[in-house]
Amino acid sequence: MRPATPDLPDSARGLPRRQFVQGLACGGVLAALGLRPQSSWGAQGSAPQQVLSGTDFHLTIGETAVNFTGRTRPAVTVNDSLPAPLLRWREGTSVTLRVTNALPAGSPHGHQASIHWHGILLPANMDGVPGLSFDGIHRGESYLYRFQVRQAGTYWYHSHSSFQEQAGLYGPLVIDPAEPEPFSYDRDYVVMLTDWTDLAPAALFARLKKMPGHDNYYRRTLGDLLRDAQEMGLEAALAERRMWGAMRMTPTDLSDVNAHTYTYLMNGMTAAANWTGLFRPGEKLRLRLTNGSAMTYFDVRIPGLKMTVVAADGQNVHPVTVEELRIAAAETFDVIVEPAGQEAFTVFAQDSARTGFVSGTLATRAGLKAPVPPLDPRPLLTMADMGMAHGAEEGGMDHGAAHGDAGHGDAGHTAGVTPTHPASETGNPLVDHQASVTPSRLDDPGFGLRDNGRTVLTYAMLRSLFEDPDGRDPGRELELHLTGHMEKFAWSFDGIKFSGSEPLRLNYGERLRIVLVNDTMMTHPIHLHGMWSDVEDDAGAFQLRKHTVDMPPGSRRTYRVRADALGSWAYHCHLLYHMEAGMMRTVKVEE
Ligand SMILES: [Cu+2]
Repeated sequence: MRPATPDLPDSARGLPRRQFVQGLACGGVLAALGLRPQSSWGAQGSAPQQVLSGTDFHLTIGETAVNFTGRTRPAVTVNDSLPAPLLRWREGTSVTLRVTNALPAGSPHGHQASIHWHGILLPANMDGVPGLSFDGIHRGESYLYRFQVRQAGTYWYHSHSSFQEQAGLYGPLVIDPAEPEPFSYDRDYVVMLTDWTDLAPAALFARLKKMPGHDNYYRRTLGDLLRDAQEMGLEAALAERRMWGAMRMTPTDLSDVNAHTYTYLMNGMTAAANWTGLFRPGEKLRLRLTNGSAMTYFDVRIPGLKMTVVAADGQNVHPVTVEELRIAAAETFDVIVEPAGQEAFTVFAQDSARTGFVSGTLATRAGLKAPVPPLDPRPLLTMADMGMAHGAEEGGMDHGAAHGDAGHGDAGHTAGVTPTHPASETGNPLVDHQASVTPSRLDDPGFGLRDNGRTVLTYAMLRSLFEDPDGRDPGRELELHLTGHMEKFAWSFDGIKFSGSEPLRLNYGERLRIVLVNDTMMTHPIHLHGMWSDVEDDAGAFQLRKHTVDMPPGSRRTYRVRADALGSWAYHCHLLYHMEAGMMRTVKVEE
């Protein structure tokens, strides 16, 4: 469905043709169904998303034809909607959700389904993880979820069965607070960012196992080498290449799957379909930024507007004003913006590898657009990004776990900890790398966002609006290393995949500290179900309550957990294919 007379955004010029075509396709469920809009999703006349509020909900998981790229594909939907309906709950109430699996026989998306309420505190049998919380919902059957709503803020929900989340089963969750909020606004909009693929997700996973570098076409060329050689001398340029080669990656390997495979969506709409949120000049808008992607980190900004972050993962923070933020898969940020002086502003979300984007518009009336910025230049990873202090010529790289000893010299400009690695990593064929320097990197905006001329959010800027809700010092520490092997697309904790792992056991009621060390060269958003992750600052004090803790390469971050929820809980990387490959554990809270 390529329009005959394309109305080209400036940013489409010079982009690869394939991406250009994607950007122009405007399908989605709306094309298939033509339903009417609902207010808090935006005021554009084409959004089919539903809003359901109250305490009793009937949700039906099914298959719906969608078209985002010119090809009609089967998506997994809730009540025929992609994203799934916006659910609006109220703190202090008890909600009942009857979820029915109406996937057709022979569906490529499986015969068992589930819904997990991401970031929500609830009894273990209501958490929706097949195999841990319950048996899953089989075709033709229903499951009754019922629990007390004990929190407020912006969350989301998604399938925890096979790859249904990638195929469309995700939706926003807004919980109105019992008490007035410490900030004000005139309207609020959910801005849910997701990654769509026409591939069957199982086929995409199979391709990742076979060709993990498929989407990283950007091998540096001979021309790049000659230019580098001119700048740094031939020997240094060649040494740098050998070093990257030894790490089985290139400095442009930023994400496993990117816009070569994905079409990015904002509230279920492509950039061409242009999701629009209306405002009147002078109004304050609350945007509930939610990353429901399977694999994508988005860098979000609204040229011409500052964003004041007031909540992270649903929990209020001391307001901090930025011009840009990176949102990891599964995170949410609530931001307040005050559009004025223009009739339209572009909400711009590019993937962190700079291969594509999705955009929408804040406007005084439907149909307006503001200029869409070009993608930022593709960042090159540095040795520090890899958790290494030195270049290869100094031997500061711990490539290959079999090399044993991890400590190398000083930490350079990074105030890092020299980690000791679990014995299970040594000589492990599933571990291709170990970090040798591991600062928290809490104050680092991340690759591609440093010194870009904009004020970019970091975790260090985020501070919960409340004191440590538990107050106790952790009674013990549990250290886990994020591990992987790029060429095998193997992902694990401590070099041990989920399938071969023992549960992590927590004692009911205890306060413990989880220490995560990222030994891989990729970023992983780590999510613990059922309990909060109370991130500590560099002094070890409580700083920020989250449900998903982002872990850049070569970082060491710590958080406190109160084991106040009995039962078995999932603990995993929220990049869907990393979880599927094995970066997951069961956490058991026992008396
Ligand atoms: Cu991961």
